[in-house]
Amino acid sequence: MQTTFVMVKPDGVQRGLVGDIIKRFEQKGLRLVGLRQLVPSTELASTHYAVHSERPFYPGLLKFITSGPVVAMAWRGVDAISVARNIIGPTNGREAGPGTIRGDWAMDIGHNIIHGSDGEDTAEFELGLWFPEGTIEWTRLAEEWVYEG
Ligand code: D4T
Repeated sequence: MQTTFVMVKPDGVQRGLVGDIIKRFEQKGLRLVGLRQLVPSTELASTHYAVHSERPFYPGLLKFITSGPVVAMAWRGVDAISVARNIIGPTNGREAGPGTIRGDWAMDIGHNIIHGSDGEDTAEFELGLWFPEGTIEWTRLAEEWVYEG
């Protein structure tokens, strides 16, 4: 079991995609273990994207992420990190395949609707950052039907 951090970015919230996005992860069989809406502070956004701080797109990225509400989520399941990345699709919406969130709804590399952790270390760091009080422990009874044995 892994837990991954997923965030609907301000463009996804403004475009009314939050419900549809949650539905995709939920119906895949992942378990929602954290959910909050917030307008990220510059401090929070810059910590989250610190790895990109020297990149030319960084100032625009910070301005975008802090421009309005985002919806932060924690999803748990077997191989949840790669499963979520596959649901999300490649960074550039124009190159993302149909059936992925970015492939279906995004046309841009910056305004690409959603973020998902890209590895175990990143997931741990991002979950600690966005969910400092931790995630929710609960049993999703449907998992008896999602996983075999
Ligand atoms: P995130 O981190 O938002 O899930 O996106 P990816 O994991 O798919 O992509 P990334 O880390 O390479 O980029 C982080 C973030 O920066 C934006 N970006 C990226 C941008 O605005 N211009 C660019 O040229 C690149 C490479 C989009 C996602």
